[in-house]
Amino acid sequence: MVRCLGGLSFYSLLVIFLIHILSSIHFRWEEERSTDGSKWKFLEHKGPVLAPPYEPLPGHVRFFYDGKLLRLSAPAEEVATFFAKMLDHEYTTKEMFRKNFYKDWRKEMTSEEKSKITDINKCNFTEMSEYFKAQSEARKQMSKDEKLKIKEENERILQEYGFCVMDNHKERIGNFRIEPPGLFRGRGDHPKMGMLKRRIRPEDIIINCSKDSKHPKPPQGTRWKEVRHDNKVTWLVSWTENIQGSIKYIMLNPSSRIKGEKDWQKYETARRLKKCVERLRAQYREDWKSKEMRVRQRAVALYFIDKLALRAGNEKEEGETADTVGCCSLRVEHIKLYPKMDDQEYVVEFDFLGKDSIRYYNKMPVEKRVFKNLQLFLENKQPEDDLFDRLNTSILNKHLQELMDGLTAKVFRTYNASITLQQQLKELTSPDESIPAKILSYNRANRAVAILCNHQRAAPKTFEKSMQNLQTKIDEKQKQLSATRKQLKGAKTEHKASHDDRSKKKAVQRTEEQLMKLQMQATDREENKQIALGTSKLNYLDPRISVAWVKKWDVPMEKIYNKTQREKFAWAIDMAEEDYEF
Ligand SMILES: *[C@@H]1O[C@H](CO)[C@@H](O)[C@H](O)[C@H]1NC(C)=O
Ligand SMILES: *[C@@H]1O[C@H](CO)[C@@H](O)[C@H](O)[C@H]1NC(C)=O
Ligand SMILES: *[C@@H]1O[C@H](CO)[C@@H](O)[C@H](O)[C@H]1NC(C)=O
Ligand SMILES: *[C@@H]1O[C@H](CO)[C@@H](O)[C@H](O)[C@H]1NC(C)=O
Ligand SMILES: CC(=O)N[C@H]1CO[C@H](CO)[C@@H](O)[C@@H]1O
Repeated sequence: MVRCLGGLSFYSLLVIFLIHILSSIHFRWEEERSTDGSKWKFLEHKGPVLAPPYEPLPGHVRFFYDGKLLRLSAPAEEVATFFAKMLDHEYTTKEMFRKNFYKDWRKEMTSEEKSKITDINKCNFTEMSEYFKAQSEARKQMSKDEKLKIKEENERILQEYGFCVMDNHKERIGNFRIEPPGLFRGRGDHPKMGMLKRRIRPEDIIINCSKDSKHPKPPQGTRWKEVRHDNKVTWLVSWTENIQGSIKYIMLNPSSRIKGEKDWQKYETARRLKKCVERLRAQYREDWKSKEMRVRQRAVALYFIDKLALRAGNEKEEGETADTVGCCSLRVEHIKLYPKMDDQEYVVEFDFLGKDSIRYYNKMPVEKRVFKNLQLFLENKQPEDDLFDRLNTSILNKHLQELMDGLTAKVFRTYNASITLQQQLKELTSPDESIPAKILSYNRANRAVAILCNHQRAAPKTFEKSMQNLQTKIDEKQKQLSATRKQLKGAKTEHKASHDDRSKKKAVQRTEEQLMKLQMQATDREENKQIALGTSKLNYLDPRISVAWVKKWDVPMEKIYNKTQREKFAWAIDMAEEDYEF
């Protein structure tokens, strides 16, 4: 009865319904984008998970000052434990770290403590440190049941706080836990290292949700700094951290609709560049001849960004003090000109520190007019002078905006990386090769891109060891193969039953395949020694190219994207057909 509806079976209705849903998924971004800049109409969530309160140390854990036992007040003890937890790290020996820590620690002390503790070098944190080490050891030794209990508790918290409702979708929240207090570390020799990263309290926190939603409750007896309803932004929770004064946010998980949409737009912008890049190139070539110096400089910089995938300016990490540069901030000392080098003409040699202090070194022949212009820019300058003295990042970015809506130097990188991946995949994939060979081809294409983007790394510390392990496996497999081959031969000469013969043949084949797979892995790992594939995969390569390739050649998706990456690129896995062209 229920199954029959006007002649249509329940199942055909279901199919029609599913097709309807699937087709609406494909186009929902185009449909749902609002024109007034609002990102949502309804937003409901449970707020952040605050760091657990401080638990004072048990009485047997002692702190000594100048060899004498000293009981610290809870606030002073808490900050002391942050230091004690880091005692085995080299940076607690650094002068800057100790000085900053000591200064902030004193602010938490009672006046009595302040008068007693006057020299950090007389503080003995050993027992605290030992206590935390023992605790972490105990955690490792926990029984299965205890571990399971913790896992279940985490799952419960995830279910309660890890999701929000944005419009009609339940969405995963990125990181909904507020970082516990501790000592600031920073990169490299950060001048603020050792400073106290304060505990974030409800009174520091701004909640963003819609008016008509159930507002998150602050812990009993506390209140939020503010609850606002700003649908022009996508964050749910924000606060200001005390070290750099920067604003922190809790946002949606990368797999969420709104993040996926942002990602999608980024690659659509790069595809728009593909359509007009020839026009832009013609334009900057023309500008190399301009009467105006600023126009020439701009045009040469643009050529570098296009051809070398350089970054625009100094996009420094917060607090990064190293002398890193980008295209606009290149100095005379960063380039050398060679009218002739070996059998090439007009060679420019680049040598500078780029983002994250990664060295950029490259020798490349340029067009004659670029070379002549560079000679002109260098005239009467000192090594530490700017190469492009009539240019800065904001001027260049403004110019890029005028050339194409949404254009930045990064779009050139995204475009070049994506188009290169697509070309390399076409070139390197042979239709008849095995799946492991195809995966090797994919990784080679990905490596070509990483090299282009200068995503190098130091060889991992464990590299030699893991190569050795792999080699041992290969040797064993080789032995096994010889043995099975011998058996097969033996079987043939003895005219054994053909059934036995066949299964031996199969065994040889299987071993051969396993051996080949291991050898492919070894080649891959060796070639990948000093290259980081993750960055380009995550940030510069249109995932639809990879998804299309995977679908076309029936390669398992998890060989190309791990779990986190599959979540981030869920939109592309949904969308891209095997004939997708960037
Ligand atoms: C620090 O205290 C521990 C005992 O808690 C002791 O063994 C150690 O010798 C002390 N270190 C110094 C430098 O006084
Ligand atoms: C991409 O960059 C490389 C080198 O950086 C350059 O040779 C190539 O022309 C660029 N390709 C495209 C299509 O822009
Ligand atoms: C870039 O140069 C322009 C014009 O010379 C100037 O107005 C602007 O302040 C500069 N911007 C920066 C960030 O230096
Ligand atoms: C997936 O790969 C990325 C590198 O791109 C890595 O950071 C991440 O931890 C990996 N995730 C899993 C679940 O293996
Ligand atoms: C403290 C904080 O998060 N401030 C931000 C709130 O959102 C507005 C935009 O709606 C930003 O401009 C603020 O910086």
